[in-house]
Amino acid sequence: MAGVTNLEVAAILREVADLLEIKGVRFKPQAYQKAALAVETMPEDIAEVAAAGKLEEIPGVGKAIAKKIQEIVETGKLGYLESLRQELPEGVLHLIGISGIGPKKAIALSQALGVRTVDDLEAAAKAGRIRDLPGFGEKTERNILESIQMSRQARERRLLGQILPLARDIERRLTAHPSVRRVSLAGSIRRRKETVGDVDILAASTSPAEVMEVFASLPGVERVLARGLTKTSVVLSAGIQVDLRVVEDTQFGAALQYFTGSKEHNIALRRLAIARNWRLNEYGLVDLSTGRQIAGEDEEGVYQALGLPWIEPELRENRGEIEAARAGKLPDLVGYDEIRGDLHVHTTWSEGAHSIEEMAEAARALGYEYIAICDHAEALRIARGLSPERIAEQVREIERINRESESGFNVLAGIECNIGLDGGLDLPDSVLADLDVVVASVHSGLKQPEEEMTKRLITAMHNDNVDIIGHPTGRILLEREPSRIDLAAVFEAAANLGVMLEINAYPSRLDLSDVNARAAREAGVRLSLGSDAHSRENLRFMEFGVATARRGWLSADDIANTRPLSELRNVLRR
Ligand code: DGT
Ligand code: CA
Ligand code: CA
Ligand code: ZN
Repeated sequence: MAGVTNLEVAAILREVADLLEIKGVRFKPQAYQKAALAVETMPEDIAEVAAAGKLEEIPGVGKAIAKKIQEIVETGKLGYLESLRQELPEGVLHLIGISGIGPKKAIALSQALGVRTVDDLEAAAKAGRIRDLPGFGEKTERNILESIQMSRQARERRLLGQILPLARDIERRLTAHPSVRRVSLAGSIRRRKETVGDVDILAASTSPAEVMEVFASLPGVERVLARGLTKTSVVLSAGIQVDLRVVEDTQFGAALQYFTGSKEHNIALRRLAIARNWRLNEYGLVDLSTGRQIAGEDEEGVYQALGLPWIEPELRENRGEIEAARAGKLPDLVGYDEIRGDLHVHTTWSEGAHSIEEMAEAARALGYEYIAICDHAEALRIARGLSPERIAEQVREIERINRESESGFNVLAGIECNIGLDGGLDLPDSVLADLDVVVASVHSGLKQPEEEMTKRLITAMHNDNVDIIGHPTGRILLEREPSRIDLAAVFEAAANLGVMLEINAYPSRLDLSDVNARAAREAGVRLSLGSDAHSRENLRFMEFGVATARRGWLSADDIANTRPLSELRNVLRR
């Protein structure tokens, strides 16, 4: 079957993993999870890899899983999955879709309360029928309600990191059409918002009908919702709507400005036009007294006519950018190509898919000067965390790699240690002191009361060995709310102690968020960007971290890893 995407294959593999886990099968679920992650994040098209007979070359894909992927690519389905599904009590799968409900809880809910759907579950929680089940309690009941709300939201929005590659692919294919003059992404995806509701694309073409035809029959288009000469809307098999608008080349700038949004930015901009007795809309900027078009061919012209420099799309949220533009005080945003190294990378030493050397080689190919290997430490048994002995071994391995490297590329020996409930770390200071970079992050007890969580983070920062607090709020986009933290207090402590806060670039984290990163910088905190890569391909997630930094008004100076290694060493606390 043509057109099965990497995401679809990954989704099927994940479901197999979930079902195997429910059945209590050991090891196999992890194998399927790992394969799913690899397929989801690899740059090659899975159908092409299958056609070339190279599935087994994907890291984490052995003979058995390769056969399954082959079947999915050929038929769009997996017989093995169908049979696993039939073994389950009805409804259990829907429940597992809710974050915080694992297989055991789902089966218990189904058996004790006859809960079959998410609506059933919500009703049971609201009626207080869950708290008395063995192993549940009042807190769990509350968490279940919160998760249901998150998952309802999630159905409506998708991660930027998942959708941007698909949107770029469409953009590329449209650009290739001979009648097309200009193409651009617009809407929230052009603003690089962390989640997107739908994808907006704009094109200028001499032959709108042909472009719409090409668009409606792109691979990956599952359904055409509405079709016209100026606007066509489709739904991709990945489950997201894409709107294509085709406009006259002379109006492209005005349309791009309008459809990029945000709505709030546009309203503020339109006020400037009205004050001059002009009208600004998607067709152009028009002087109402003469009826003459003042601007509209390109975006710069629209902003210029209104007395403003062009404003980067990432800033267009009406959070002060128009005032800053008018005052000539727009920030000099960090560029997507200004990152010199990645400060949060995992390898096969803990839960990663690739070796230190493979990660280093991939980072070098991206143009980096350094990476920090930050595998998990001991407390994270699920992630095969490292003992002090293993860390010493890893440090020796890194020293060897650096010694033998002829490229001038540097691998830094780091760790991602776990911040315990009391703010303590899971490695002795003597071990931490010997490393180049120490990232400390919270991985459990995320629902502590605000006061405790705040104290916990500040206690960790008081350890002189800690350079960076990883994914500071613990949120998972569309899935888990950030922990309750007094961020102002954390920012103040970080600034005073010289501890950096991370913008974790993993697509489902983006933590700190744009708004929080901006507040941190204003409080004098230095930020660090880390992809949290679990494979070579994941290194590319850095882009989403940079996008978040830009949306947070950050310049290169605010971010440690825009510095060459010699300068970076000065901001590390050792
Ligand atoms: P999304 O899709 O929810 O992630 O967010 P956007 O910003 O992409 O919103 P969308 O797709 O509804 O519309 C795309 C852009 O079109 C939006 O950013 C600004 C513009 N736009 C849409 N509706 C309005 C409106 O009623 N007034 C103004 N001024 N602009 C609008
Ligand atoms: Ca949109
Ligand atoms: Ca839209
Ligand atoms: Zn982590």
